[in-house]
Amino acid sequence: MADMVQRIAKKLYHGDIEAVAELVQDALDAGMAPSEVLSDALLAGMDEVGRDFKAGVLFVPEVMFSARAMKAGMAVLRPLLAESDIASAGKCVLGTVKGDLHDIGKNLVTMMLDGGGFEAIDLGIDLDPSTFVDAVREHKPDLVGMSALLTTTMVQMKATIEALEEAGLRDSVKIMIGGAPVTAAFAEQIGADAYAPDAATAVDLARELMA
Ligand code: B1M
Repeated sequence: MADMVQRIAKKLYHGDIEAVAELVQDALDAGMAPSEVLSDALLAGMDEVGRDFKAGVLFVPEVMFSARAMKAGMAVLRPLLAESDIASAGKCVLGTVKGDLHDIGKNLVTMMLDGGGFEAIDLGIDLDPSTFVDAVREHKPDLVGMSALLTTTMVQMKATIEALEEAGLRDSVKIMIGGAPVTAAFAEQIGADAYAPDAATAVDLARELMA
């Protein structure tokens, strides 16, 4: 079994989508518990991807392939995990703020959160503060994530937090922000709970915020 776990983690690291789906099925057929496949093979593999991304060993395209491979493995596991009632790491709604069309970083964060065991709901781009408010009402997430790539749209993060406050929803969620022009100081200034400089750190921080 240890050999199988390592093979899945390795294929995941290398973004081999088909092999991951096949090996996950093989592991299940060989009697491994879905929860073990998830934690020991898939999540462990994604953690390594996250570490190497932070360290500059892996780059965006490679991480995207790994995230897709993770998704393929999860597609095999998900029905079984639902049956065994394994809790997700937390629910997160996230998107790019109003006026901003950049979505590559936000997509990466979504995929990494997904890969980290979160239920990550991608709301899209160019989102009015009211869209975040509606999404919090609808999905009742633990976390709200906002991405901005333009200095001119960063202010929409503050507007969104204010909209959540006005709707009486601010205290029901933790708020994480990120994007190239965003800083930890800005996060503090606008009352966000966390700032992540990259997708791997976003997963670490999301876990900390859930603790
Ligand atoms: Co735009 N653009 N762009 N662009 N673009 C930048 C951001 C810019 C820095 C380029 C430059 O001038 N050097 C500049 C902004 C300047 C500024 O505001 N200071 C700029 C500009 C000016 C513009 C336009 C205004 C250009 C024009 O039309 N005159 C225009 C604006 C459109 C709009 O949004 N309204 C525009 C348009 C575009 C394209 C559509 C052509 C395209 C976007 C395509 C797309 O996203 N689908 C584009 C691109 C690709 C870029 C650059 C080149 C690359 C951005 C990117 O995807 N990086 C960018 C220059 C640059 O950054 N080098 C630039 C890769 C991505 C993985 O990184 O998004 O930073 P990033 O995400 C990281 C972290 O920031 C973090 O994790 C991610 C992964 O590690 N992160 C989070 C991101 N979100 C997070 C959320 C979190 C946590 C972490 O929690 C929720």
